[in-house]
Amino acid sequence: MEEKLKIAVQKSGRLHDGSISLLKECGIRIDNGRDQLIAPARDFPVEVLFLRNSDIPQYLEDGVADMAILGENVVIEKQKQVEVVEKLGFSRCRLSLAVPKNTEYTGPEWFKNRKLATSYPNTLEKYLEENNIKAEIHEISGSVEIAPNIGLADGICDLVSSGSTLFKNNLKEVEVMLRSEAALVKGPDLNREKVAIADELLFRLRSVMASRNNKYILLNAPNEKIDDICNVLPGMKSPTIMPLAMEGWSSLHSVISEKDFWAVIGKLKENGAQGILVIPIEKMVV
Ligand code: PRT
Repeated sequence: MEEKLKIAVQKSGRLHDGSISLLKECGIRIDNGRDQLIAPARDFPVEVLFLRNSDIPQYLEDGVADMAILGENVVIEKQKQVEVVEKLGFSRCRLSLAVPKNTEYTGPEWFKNRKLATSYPNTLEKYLEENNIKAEIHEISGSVEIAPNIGLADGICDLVSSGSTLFKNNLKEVEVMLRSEAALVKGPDLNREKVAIADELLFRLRSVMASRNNKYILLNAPNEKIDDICNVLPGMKSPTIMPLAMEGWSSLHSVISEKDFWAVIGKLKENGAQGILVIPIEKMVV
């Protein structure tokens, strides 16, 4: 029987949609995933397992799943034998310490002998140890942000993305303990066939992510400006330059990174570029 790589994704929650759409862009299509525990992919030797995010590290360690898409924060907290293979650039958040808004916060030593509520006791314990702080940790599984308001804790350690949950609960973020994003993670024991499938998956993921992070740009420029424009365009190798029918003008094609986009566009215009077109890239083989 053909070997299949078992990839765990979150059954429902913040990571689910991003994980499924990333797999889909890699050519891994599954039917009706949400209602099943396990779904075979079409046209790729993969089975997708739908599990609770917080259970996945244990399943990876036990070999029930071979790989997973998981928040790095969970990988760090669960302390299992799993390895982050590639960061995936979505579900970004930070694990932070927060205290009531009106607190005169003096630095991490403020937490000495205080009570802290969290769903991340291991990560918090390590942070406190590293900062030489003795504090009481209360592990709670949800709605951590209400703990100070009901007198259960002096402060909290929780995930933050926009900050609005802290704001609504009259809390302020005072320390960022770690930054996290979704990641492709692997378990400890993959056989040779599964490693080969994992390598192919990784190749596809990197191509998809490179295309998400880059744009294809086309522009027209007078020939005497080409050198200046080439200095602005950090192309993959060097821009493609083709003569236009109009004498003395050329068309330049290149790839720019999404994050440099607006800064580069401004400089291109300053250097005489015209008719600038920016096009999404479907796949970028890296
Ligand atoms: O039930 P299961 O075990 O599957 O998982 P879960 O309940 O832990 O999952 P879920 O869906 O809440 O989160 C899954 C993953 O999404 C987390 O492990 C993180 O890697 C990532 N992530 C990204 C977040 C957030 N952003 C986030 N903001 N997880 C939780 N939050 C919560 C946070 O706990 C707080 O309650 O959102 C609130 C704060 O959000 P802001 O925007 O108000 O700051």
